[in-house]
Amino acid sequence: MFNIRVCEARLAVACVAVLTLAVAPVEANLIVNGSFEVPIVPSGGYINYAGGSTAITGWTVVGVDSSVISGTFTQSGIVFQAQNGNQWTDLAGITSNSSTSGVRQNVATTIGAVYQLSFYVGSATGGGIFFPATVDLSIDGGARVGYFNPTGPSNMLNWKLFTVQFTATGSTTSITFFNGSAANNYLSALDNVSMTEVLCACPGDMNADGLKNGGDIQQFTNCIIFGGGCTCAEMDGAAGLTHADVTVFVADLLNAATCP
Ligand SMILES: [Ca+2]
Ligand SMILES: [Ca+2]
Ligand SMILES: [Ca+2]
Repeated sequence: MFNIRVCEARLAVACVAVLTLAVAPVEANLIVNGSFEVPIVPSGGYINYAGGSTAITGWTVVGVDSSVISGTFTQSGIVFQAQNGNQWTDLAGITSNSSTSGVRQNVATTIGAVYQLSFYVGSATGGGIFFPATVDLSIDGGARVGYFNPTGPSNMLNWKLFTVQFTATGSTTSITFFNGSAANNYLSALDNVSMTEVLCACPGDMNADGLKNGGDIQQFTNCIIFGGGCTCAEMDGAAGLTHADVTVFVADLLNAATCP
């Protein structure tokens, strides 16, 4: 009998662990054409787009110009390979190097929800015209923030990942990347832009202290009764707050379930 109870206890823990994994959401990328794979430019070449162009699917070119570059394009001994897929975009364009140049996309968002934006900045050094590069980001028309990749090899693009979190203040949020490099730098490389909503890291942990315990009961109860911003009250893997969510929440507390 003792052994059976031990097994049951272990099974319960295993069930909670599996349930937690099942609930953990995989969010889709909200950015359209974040890897700049459309339209397809000539292999080994590029296409330059003037300000106002919407030819880069999902994006509007701002400022003077921006280019979509093939990952097999070479110049000054540098192979400008893409970080993701076959293409990337050079916010510096091909002639202007204007700091007003870049690409913008408007994304549908939920007011008050938290989003994570990630992207890669590419750097190289060569020809007296390519230097370690900066991409500036402006969220919803806010101040530009520069993201600098200091590592610029002489034979290839080096790509550096950046991630930014923000809270949406409108039903649409504009995401604008600008050429943030110096005027003598023909490089402001951007690829693999992704934006996802940050959902609850630990269902049931209503006060986000990393623990599921009695301190979460009041907020959970409020969610069940009144609703509202209750992502962390979703316990059963099915959308909507129901009795099934209460059952799982109570079971988690009784089993002293832990956060991932
Ligand atoms: Ca790409
Ligand atoms: Ca808690
Ligand atoms: Ca539910």
